[in-house]
Amino acid sequence: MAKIVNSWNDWDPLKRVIVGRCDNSMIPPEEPATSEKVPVDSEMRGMWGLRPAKTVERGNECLDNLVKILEDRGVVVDRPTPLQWNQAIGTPDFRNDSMMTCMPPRDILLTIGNEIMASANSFRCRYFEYLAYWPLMKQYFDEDPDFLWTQAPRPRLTDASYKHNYYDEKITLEERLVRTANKDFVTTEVEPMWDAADVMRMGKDLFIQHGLTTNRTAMDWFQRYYPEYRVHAVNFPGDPYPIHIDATFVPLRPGLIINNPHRKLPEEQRAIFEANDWQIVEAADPAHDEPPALCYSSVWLSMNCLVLDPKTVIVEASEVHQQEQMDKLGMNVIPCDLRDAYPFGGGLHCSTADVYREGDCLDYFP
Ligand code: DAV
Repeated sequence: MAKIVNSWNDWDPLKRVIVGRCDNSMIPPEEPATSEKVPVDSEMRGMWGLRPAKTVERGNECLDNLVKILEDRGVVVDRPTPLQWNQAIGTPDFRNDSMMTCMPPRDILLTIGNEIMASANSFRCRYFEYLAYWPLMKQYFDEDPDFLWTQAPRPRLTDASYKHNYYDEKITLEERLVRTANKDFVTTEVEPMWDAADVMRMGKDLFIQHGLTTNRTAMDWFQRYYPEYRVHAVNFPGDPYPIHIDATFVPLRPGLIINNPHRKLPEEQRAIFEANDWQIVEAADPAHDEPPALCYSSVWLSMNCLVLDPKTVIVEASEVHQQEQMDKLGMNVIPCDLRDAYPFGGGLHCSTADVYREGDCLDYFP
């Protein structure tokens, strides 16, 4: 029996990873959590249905290309089993006209040491997405006697989980920024809700973004579930749509983080990094002015990279400024053509979920 699952951070040498799949992906119908997310001027407002087959094919091509890059470097790659995401779903508490996709895995699976936990997402359309990963979880469970297969408490996602009329068609960008600064988000605090991509793992410390997809009750839950870790709530006031930490605050190796210059970590939250001699560098500008068509995410997927080890990083092939900066920061850069997978939920970090990285749980902030 082998050790299959082990990962404490985003930079130790990567040996095994899950890469998502675009098959059967939907643009989900509006629901209380997602209507808040789609900008008023987005082409995607009010749209739902199967994503065009050509884009699915192309997205999968990008992901297969990433798989090849990883396998060529000796990384073992696992893939989820997509469901028919166009099915309507229901629980005792809600109904939704469809699910979404099994991209990106980073939002659903959180690996901490020998445990992989399925998250407590606030989107109803993502409620059953974990099922795509269950065959892999069973395999790890059979093959690794130490593997902890966990599901976080499932949120009920009744109407009480969301603020109603939070979103107003007339709201300006400035008003949105005021809401972010006031930590006023669409979810309420009736239950813990969180996306795994809001959690940045750094050994003994977990830095968790409080935003549209993760609430304060989740932070409290994390601290009680992992009493031996330090849980830090972080906020990035410059972000009008704070969803996931991995296009905002991205560690490259111990002591070095790139931070989105439009979403700076506030002074008081920088103290712990500065006290431990970590360098927080402003990320390079994205190479694009616009995200690709039918994409929810911002152009800042430019910094959503996959670190293979403290000296090696995969960066999207068209993101030339980010590549150049990585190079100057002493990283060997592997470019990967992935932009056409962005519409399915994200960049290189998003599209993957850690299974095994060498290394132990260290205290980087003693
Ligand atoms: O900048 O739109 C995308 C993060 C996806 N995991 C952004 C955040």
